[in-house]
Amino acid sequence: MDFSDDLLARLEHARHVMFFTGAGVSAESGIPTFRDAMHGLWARFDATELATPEAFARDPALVWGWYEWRRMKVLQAQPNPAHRAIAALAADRRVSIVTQNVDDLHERAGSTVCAHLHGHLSRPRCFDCGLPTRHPAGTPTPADGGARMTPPSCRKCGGPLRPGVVWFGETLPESDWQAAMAALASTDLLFSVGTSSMVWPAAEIPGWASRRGSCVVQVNPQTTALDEIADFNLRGPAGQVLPALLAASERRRHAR
Ligand code: BJW
Ligand code: ZN
Repeated sequence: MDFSDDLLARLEHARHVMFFTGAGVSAESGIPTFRDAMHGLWARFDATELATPEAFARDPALVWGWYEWRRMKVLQAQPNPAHRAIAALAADRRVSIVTQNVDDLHERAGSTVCAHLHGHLSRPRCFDCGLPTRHPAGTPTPADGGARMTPPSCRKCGGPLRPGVVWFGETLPESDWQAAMAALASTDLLFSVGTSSMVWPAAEIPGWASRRGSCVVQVNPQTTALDEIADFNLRGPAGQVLPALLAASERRRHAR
């Protein structure tokens, strides 16, 4: 895989690199994306029945069971070469990871994540009083995405636990959003990796970086709305593109 010398020079000289990641960065770990036509979650499941507070209020067991199925898939998955390349790139430069993903695969690859804009699968809280809590011990065993499971009850008020993710119509966690904005202020090279750039307000981040003068690089096998803004479009799976970029960057450095 060839990379332009201009891109490699920008990577070498960047003072602060941001990786803005979406579901595609975890796809090669076996975690389904949302909007991919064949295997995306929204091709098989109805978002309005699963990913809104109204859906949970209507049918908590349907929603809890679906998220337990997804949590089990993440527990069984491993970080892939894309997660590992991002962690390696942070070894000798300043890197901030801002992710829309609710999995912990960046962390398990050795990265510190600056912001989880859409929350965490593994941090439930009470739907009624908001008390944060943990999942009961043991691995969930829903048979498939359609298995209903009654959510555990809050120890304080008895209300149902809900997944710690951000549903449609909900605001993003304030501290994560502020951390992302603070990191963005000094970012001079942003990689947008594996996101369709469709979900607001997170999707605005690469555009804001570009308007501030940051170089924007997109890593995605498909075209997205970001193509027009990105300075470089690296067309391919992140698990191939990012390790190749890391290797090319190291070769360039050692050639000097
Ligand atoms: C690869 C690859 C490989 C594949 N390598 N790449 C109309 C217009 C504008 C906005 C709105 C609107 N109507 C409603 C809204 C607001 C709404 C929104 O943006 N909706 C749009 C869909 C239209 N946003 C919200 O509601 C947000 N909150 C909000 O706006 O609050 C303010 C407010 C509050 C109250 C009233 C009014 C306003 C909250 C958004 C929360 C999003 N939540 C989800 C679910 C999280 C929980 C869960 O996991 O179930 O977050 S939706 C889902 O989309 C998930 C993701 O984080 C998010 C982004 O998806 P992502 O990561 O981009 O995945 P995909 O599948 O879309 O793309 C994958 C990409 O990877 C593809 O491009 C592939 O090609 C690529 N790929 N393999 C590299 N190997
Ligand atoms: Zn409670």
